[in-house]
Amino acid sequence: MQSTLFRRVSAALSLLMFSGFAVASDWAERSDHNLRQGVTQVSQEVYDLHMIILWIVSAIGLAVFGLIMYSVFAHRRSKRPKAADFHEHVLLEVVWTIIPFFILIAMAIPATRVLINLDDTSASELTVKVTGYRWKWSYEYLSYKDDNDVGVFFFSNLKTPADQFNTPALEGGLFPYGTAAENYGKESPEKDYNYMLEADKALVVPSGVKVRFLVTADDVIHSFYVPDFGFKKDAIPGFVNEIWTNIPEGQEGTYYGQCAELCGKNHAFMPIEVKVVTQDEFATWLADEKEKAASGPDLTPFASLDDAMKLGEQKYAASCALCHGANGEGGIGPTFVGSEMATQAEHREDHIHVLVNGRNAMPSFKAQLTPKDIAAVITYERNAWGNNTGDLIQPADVAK
Ligand SMILES: [Cu+2]
Repeated sequence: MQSTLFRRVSAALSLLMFSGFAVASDWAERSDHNLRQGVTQVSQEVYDLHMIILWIVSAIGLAVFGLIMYSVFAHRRSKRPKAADFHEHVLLEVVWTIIPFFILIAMAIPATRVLINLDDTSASELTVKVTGYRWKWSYEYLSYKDDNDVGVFFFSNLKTPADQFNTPALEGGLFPYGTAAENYGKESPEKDYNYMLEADKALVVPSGVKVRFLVTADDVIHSFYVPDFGFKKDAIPGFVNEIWTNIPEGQEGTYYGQCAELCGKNHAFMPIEVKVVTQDEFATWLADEKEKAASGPDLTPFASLDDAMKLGEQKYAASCALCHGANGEGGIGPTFVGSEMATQAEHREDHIHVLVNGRNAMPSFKAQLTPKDIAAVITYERNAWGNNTGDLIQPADVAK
């Protein structure tokens, strides 16, 4: 009676184990469930390493649990009332020390090889300094081939305006544009599938060139993570970490990543967008950017209040809305709706001063926005949401 029960239970457990194994193997084959293979040689190495280790631990799991099942069944009390005694069995202890030792060595060798390769930034031809901020990235191109003074620098913010993900989310539930599973493989009619990953200005890198990233942060710890390139590197204030990639020619396109270190309230809103272009296209892009950087800020005055408002609305959505609310209602930062700062003439200069130089938790936007952008944002804040002061701030007002 008892033995039938044992047989049934162990048969059921074995079946469960083998079916689990079959499911695991099915998952491993499906790229949408497994670690992604990415596009670079390193990301492929990381994937291969992951697969080797996965199969090793699966085999160990199968062997150990198989042995337990077998013992439970074969040495049950009805068969063997007296337990075997192999306490302090020297040979057995040597065997179960030596076997795991060799398994660990077998796993450490390929793992070390991949780790060393990940860290080898030598012979890179393009160097980009990546800085994380709450909650955006900046990219500074330091050197490219023989050019050691590229001097191209810009900030990269989330492109999707705050009102397009905040308001509908509150009204239409947690996933106003559908869950990731629902949108898989199709573009949402409302938004591109990648709408929370798109940046207003992408990091541009050439294909077929070894690119070195110097990764750091300005405030708290962030992490620079692009899954398709097989890297994730912590961005730590006061430290410069290095990581590299080399996207093969023929793999040009747009790749996305995100900050991968919980860095505060808007951690989810600091996307990384990388545009991989051919070397010719990159040279043209870089020359354009260098020219823009050399020509200095554009101080041509706005022709009308409407012009300034239009630009101001865009810049506000990209740079201010996360903290001050999509409609100026406030949040982390104070509200602008009817506030003294944004409506009274005597605070006009101070309003500009705070945006340019920062105050308390408010960061300085001197490096992120041009005088024209700042003038537009201030004009917008002083006229939108019923503030209607009629103030038109000109780029020259900000530049001085
Ligand atoms: Cu972050």
